[in-house]
Amino acid sequence: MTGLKEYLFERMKKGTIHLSLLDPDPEKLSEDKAKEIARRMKEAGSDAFMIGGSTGVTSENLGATARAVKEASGLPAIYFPSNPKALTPEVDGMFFMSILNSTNPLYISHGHAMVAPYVAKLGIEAIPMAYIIIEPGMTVAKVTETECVKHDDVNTAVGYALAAEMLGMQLVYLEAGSGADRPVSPEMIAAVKKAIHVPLIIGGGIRTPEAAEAARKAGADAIVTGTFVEQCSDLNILEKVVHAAKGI
Ligand code: 1GP
Repeated sequence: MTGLKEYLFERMKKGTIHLSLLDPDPEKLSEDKAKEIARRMKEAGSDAFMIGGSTGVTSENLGATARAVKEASGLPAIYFPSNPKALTPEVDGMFFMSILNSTNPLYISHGHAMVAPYVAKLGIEAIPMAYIIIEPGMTVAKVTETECVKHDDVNTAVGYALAAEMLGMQLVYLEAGSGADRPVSPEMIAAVKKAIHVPLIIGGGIRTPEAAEAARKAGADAIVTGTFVEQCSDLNILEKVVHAAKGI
């Protein structure tokens, strides 16, 4: 296949894409379940899989999930890392992401220095990405000791996103946290989208066609759903959310 960045950027040029997030921790998701979800999400129109979680990720379960998802769907598997300890060449690439509003240097740059030599050695494609956590932030905000941007503090979100672009990052991800009761607001998405030139990814708490459509219309280039993809097995409903995210 072409490079991961090329694959994603080419698709985003044509319209908003949908990314399915899977947690590789076998206590939360078995390999068979991952395959089943991968087949279903491919059918629903999802564009790629992100694999990651805030806890319980190892190189082994990451590799096994990436292999399972790719085998079952033929779609790319992207490593969505949470710490520098897990890594696998089974993925098609990774979001090399810095949590700009974390207060712990491990998540801003120190973990990156630890893992970068291995990423280079294994030849894993790394796409530089800014990860900005917005309230409520959920588990990922707690684990990474992040000072969340307030839900309606559009200016601070724009500041972080612009800084990301000035630092040379090629993607900006606004994250409300997995299972969030309210996703990033359309107002914030629109303001950030207007300020930056790199693609904008939105995730956290999106589980209805209405929420997906609102994020797309506000300017999201990619919409991530995790909890919903793991919990819903009704292809019709999955399709409705994916189609609303993609505007098809
Ligand atoms: C979390 O943005 C993702 O990293 C997905 O969140 O599980 O709420 O879809 P959900």
